[in-house]
Amino acid sequence: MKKKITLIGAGQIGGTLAHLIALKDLADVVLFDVAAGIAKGKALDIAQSSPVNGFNVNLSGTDDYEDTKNSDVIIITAGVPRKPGMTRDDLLGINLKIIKEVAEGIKNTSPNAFVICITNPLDVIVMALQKYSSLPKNKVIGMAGILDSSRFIYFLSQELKVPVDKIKSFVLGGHGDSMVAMLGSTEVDGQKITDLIKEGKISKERLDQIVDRTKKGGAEIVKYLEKGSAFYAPAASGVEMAECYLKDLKKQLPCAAHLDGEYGTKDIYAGVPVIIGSGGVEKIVELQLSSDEKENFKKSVDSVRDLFNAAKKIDTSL
Ligand code: TXD
Repeated sequence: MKKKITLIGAGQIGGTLAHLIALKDLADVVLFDVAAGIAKGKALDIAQSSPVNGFNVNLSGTDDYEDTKNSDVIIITAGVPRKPGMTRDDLLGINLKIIKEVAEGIKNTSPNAFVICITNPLDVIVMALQKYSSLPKNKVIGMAGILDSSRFIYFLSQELKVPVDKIKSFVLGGHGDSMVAMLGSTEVDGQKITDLIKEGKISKERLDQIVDRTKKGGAEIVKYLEKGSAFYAPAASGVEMAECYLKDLKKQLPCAAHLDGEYGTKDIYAGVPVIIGSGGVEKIVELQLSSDEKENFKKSVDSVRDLFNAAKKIDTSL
């Protein structure tokens, strides 16, 4: 029996999610959007490519939550993306309203789903989603760290002319300018990045520029596209999380998870390494952070908390 993935939001990321899931033959796909035609059109278009790519999943589009019931995984991109010059935080007001509506739509129709939120401002929106839906905290997670880490690894691979699969690193904390690249755990071909600095293979200044480019990775693409924001890499990142859950892969992935004391932080969502398996977020991995990393992580979490306080001013029910 094929698993069922519902995509709430059939826009740039939602459509790409649907295509990637189909190409991987991962699950049947229900594309949901208030613009039902977009959902139906993209579902039909991707389905019509199945003879070419040889996948065998059902795809459908709808604007009726009844059609999404009993989903195994729900990936949420419903919301508006940034325009040039906007910060992710500028999306708070409108996307908070949308996520409340989505939470109402899914909480009774798919109470056992693993829910992956992508909508920005990510950390606050996923926290609001969990509160509005009252779904279990270990089954509501945010996608950002995989994308940010992937951007960082890509930039490093370009700089050092090393294949991406030879680089290990991750970016934690909030999905914003305060995100933290974990340099202490960054390895290139098994060598610590700090040793490469000592050997003069890369300067600390250049590394800091790459970290900065990662933080602004989304804005760089928004500038190029002018209308809309990144969607290929975000969709690839979301599918990795869904696949890890459905196949019980128990990979360690950087994701926005609910913290309840881990990293000295309580009752907030932020990007940390988690183990994703069939139980959802099965474990939060507590790494040894350097004092710098600890300080920067705390600053990042504080900025998430500040934005959540702004959200509570918008909706006092949070
Ligand atoms: O790393 C990350 N988490 C970020 C997230 C990476 C890139 C983009 N990020 C955010 O994802 C972005 O800032 C947006 O908040 C979301 C979705 O971005 P996308 O580029 O897919 O936006 P689109 O193309 O505008 O698609 C959004 C769809 C669109 O088709 C709307 O009709 C639909 O959302 N929409 C809704 N669907 C269901 N229910 C409601 N209420 C609704 N409102 C809008």
